Amino acid sequence: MRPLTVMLTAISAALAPQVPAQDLSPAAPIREAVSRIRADMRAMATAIESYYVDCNAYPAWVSADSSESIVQGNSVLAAMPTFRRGILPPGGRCVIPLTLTTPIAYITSLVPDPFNPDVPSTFAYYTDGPGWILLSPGPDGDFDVNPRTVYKSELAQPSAELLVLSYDPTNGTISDGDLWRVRQ
Ligand SMILES: [Ca+2]
Repeated sequence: MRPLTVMLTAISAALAPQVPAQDLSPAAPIREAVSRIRADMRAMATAIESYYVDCNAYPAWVSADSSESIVQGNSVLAAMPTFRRGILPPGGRCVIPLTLTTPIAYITSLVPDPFNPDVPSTFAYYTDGPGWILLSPGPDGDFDVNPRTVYKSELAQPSAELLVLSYDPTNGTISDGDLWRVRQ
């Protein structure tokens, strides 16, 4: 009977459903966050381009530490450009200037960046007029890219300065470099 038992065990093992192994490594949450950011930036890019169709310009940016910014008191984003707050002037009915969420919701809310935990906030954002860049500090939690000098919409491809400052997990799950999406 023993050979038959062994054979049946082998068959049942071969027929067992192939369940993908769960990634339980300490780096797994970081890899998930990176994937989520890339997907969220795709959604934000669609919203930014929809805004352009209506407004013939990309959403304005302001320094994150200005009173017009949607995020304040954030040491990670401080002085970085990001989205502008919609301002309702006293007695006015119009929100100025137009933003990505107000008064028309091109996206229902600006997506939070899990690598910018100081004050929950969205991605850095900058437009030079004809193009734009969305930026996350990446797993190291600080910005390596200065979008105002490194992003150049007139180039056909992302600039070499931007590429060299990109987050690359092959350098280590937690390594320098930033996550970004651009219009080029
Ligand atoms: Ca970084």
